[in-house]
Amino acid sequence: MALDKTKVVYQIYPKSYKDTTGNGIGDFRGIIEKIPYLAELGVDMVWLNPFYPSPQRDNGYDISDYTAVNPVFGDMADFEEMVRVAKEHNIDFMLDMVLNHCSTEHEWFQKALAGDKYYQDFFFIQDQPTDWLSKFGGSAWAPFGDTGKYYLHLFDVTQADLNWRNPNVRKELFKVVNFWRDKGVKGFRFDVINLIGKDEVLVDCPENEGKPAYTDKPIVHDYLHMMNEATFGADDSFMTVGEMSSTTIDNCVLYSAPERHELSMAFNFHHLKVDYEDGQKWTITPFDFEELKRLYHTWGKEMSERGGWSALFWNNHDQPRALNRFVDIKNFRNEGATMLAASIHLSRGTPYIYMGEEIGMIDPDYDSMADYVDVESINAYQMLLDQGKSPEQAFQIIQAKSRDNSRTPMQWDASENAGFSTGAPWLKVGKSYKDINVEKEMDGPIFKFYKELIRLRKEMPIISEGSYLPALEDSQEVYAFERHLDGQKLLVLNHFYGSEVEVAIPEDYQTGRVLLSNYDDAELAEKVILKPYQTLAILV
Ligand code: TEU
Repeated sequence: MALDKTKVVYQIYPKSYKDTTGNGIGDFRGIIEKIPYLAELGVDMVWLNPFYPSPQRDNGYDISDYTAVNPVFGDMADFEEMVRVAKEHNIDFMLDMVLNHCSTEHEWFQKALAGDKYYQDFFFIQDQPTDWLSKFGGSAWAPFGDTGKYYLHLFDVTQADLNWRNPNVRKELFKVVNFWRDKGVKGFRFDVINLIGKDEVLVDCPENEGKPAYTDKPIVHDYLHMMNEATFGADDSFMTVGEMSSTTIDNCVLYSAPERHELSMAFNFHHLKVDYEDGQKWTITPFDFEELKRLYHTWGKEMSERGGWSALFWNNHDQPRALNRFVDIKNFRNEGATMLAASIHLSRGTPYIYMGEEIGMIDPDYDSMADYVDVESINAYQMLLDQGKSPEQAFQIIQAKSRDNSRTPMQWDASENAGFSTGAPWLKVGKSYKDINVEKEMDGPIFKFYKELIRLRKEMPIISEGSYLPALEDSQEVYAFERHLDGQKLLVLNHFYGSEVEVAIPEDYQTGRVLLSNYDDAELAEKVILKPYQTLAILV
């Protein structure tokens, strides 16, 4: 598998990109309309969150039919047209494959419930539940109809885990993957794929809410290898990424090393937990720069030395906007957005841009709990109240942490509903849309900087292929790294604060040239003062 490392992926949350029917939900025709915009930005691949038939208990991650289109997004002909039009602009699609679980409304689960033994073996059904917790709160087991038994759901109660030990399950799921391959898609993002390998006998695991019982089990590697062989492995140009929950470097090297024939790359989330107090998401605390730097350095260096490949990202549909978390957006939104972009686009791995990131979108700043729709937020709010937090405290936490923060409609212009829809959007538009929207930002510094970063990756092998080495490891403000390739060297300095900081430039770089900065007047010397959120990339 020869992965093309010059490529950049753009993630679209289809419900929120562009609505052409006025029903308040984005659709395929809306995406088709925006393909020239994506081509202007220069991205190569679009990752689409799930658009399959689904009761939408978890916004489409609860799939009731894997090989069809939810009519709110259009029909199969629209899908095919979208793939075709995008290809004319050299853009391919990466589809979200949710193969760890399916909706309890899927016919497999419905047949199982009706007593069909063949389909009961598709799930984890047992007499007694274990002590594992669901990632959305509460027990991970729920009563299986009125049988007196229980079925496993690591996520919502309507998302039943599929039993990959059963070869019939694997056969069905591989058919799904091939169905979409035949439609001309060129990539897959596999949802929580490191959770598919459960033990043969499921027992209590008091440690870490049960995670060790089902996370990164050695058998996952076998399943991925089988899937690779049965589906996309035949096509060299395919790009696959696994979403890895609570994973390790050792496993990510194995998931992504080309000679293993598993996946092209892996997402991990450790760097997005540096603003969790004691590892708990539903808390508010400033981000821990030391920890962020340590994580980036360890992962960057190890993956580089050991031949692994990472997906690099700051935002996705499960995360509040990185700008709100890492940047003083009142004073330095442009500088912060461009610095964050450079810190991953110049690094080793495949960069992912989440819709709106390229124009510096921020969290919506909702006023009331009634504005939130995500099942996780609603459960968490109740949990926080139960823990004794006041409604104000609980709301503040949801405001900072809700997944809805990134799922708000794309801000296209300053007109009503931000130009996303003529009807009432399924999720309220963010308050900032009059100031932050595509129409305004396309001539602004953030969009231009992203274009430049994408172009540079295509032109410069040192960016796409170079090795990763930590730099300035003791700095308390600057996250810096080097890239090396065939005698060429690149140093990238990223200042994470709104102050000025002096940096001693390593000798060999003092006579180099500034490849890129988010400030105009960057000059090289023995010592350089980095401005607020400055990025400086030096090439020798
Ligand atoms: O997410 C997996 C996952 O564990 C999370 O990122 C999760 O949303 C977060 O930990 C909650 O705080 C994937 C999808 O990206 C997510 O949207 C789905 O809800 C989830 O799987 C279930 O399919």
